[in-house]
Amino acid sequence: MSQALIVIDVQNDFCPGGSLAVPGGDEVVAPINALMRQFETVILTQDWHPAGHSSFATSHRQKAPFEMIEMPYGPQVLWPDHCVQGTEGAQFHPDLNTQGDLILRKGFRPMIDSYSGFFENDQTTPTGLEGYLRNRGISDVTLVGLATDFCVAYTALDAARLGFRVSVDLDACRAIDLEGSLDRSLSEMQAAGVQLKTGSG
Ligand code: VGL
Ligand code: ZN
Repeated sequence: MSQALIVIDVQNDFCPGGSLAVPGGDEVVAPINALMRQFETVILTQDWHPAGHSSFATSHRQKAPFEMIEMPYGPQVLWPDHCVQGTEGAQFHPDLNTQGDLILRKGFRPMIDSYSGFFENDQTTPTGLEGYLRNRGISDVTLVGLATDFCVAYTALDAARLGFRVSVDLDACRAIDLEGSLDRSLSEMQAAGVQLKTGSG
C-alpha cells in the first residue's frame, strides 16, 4: 500500500486578501506543512487560468460572480477573476511547503474549467494525474486544501470513482459554501466511500 498526499490549490487568491478568498483559507497552511512529513509522495495542484478564462464572470456580458451559466459541458459557476497565470494571486501561499514531487497545474484551457485534479469539468479530459499515481504504485490518497466543496470534493469524487482509497482531512480544508455546497459535497463524498477525517481520527 502506497500513499500520497494531494494538496489542493493553496494559493494566494483563495486566502484572505485574495480575489476568491475562502474564509480561513490560510489556516490550512500549518496543518498541511505538518502532514507533509508523514507522506513519501506529495503532490500539489495549482489552479492556473489564462486571463479571460471562461469561468470568470468578467468574460460574460451582464454576469456577476457566483451566478451560474450553461457551458457545453453543463452548468458552471462564474467566479471572480482568480489564479491568473503568472500573477501573485496564482502563487502558493508564501508559508506553504512546496517541496512536493509533482506540481500539477489545471484550468489552463480557456473554454473549460477544471475543479478536479483528475478530469476537467467535462469529466472526460484527463489531467494525467491518474497515470502518474498508478505509475508510482499509489493506491491511497489523502486530500487537503481549498476549497472543500469545489476542488477538494471534485478531486475526491474522481479519485474514488477511479478506484483509489480516498481520505479527506477536513481539519486541513476550508470551504467556500455557496448555497449549501459544503453540506452537499460532504454527503456526496460520504456516499462515494470517501473517508472524512477530523481531529486526526
Ligand atoms: C476553486 C473555484 C474556482 C477551488 C478553483 O480551488 O476550489 N474554486 N476555481
Ligand atoms: Zn479556478
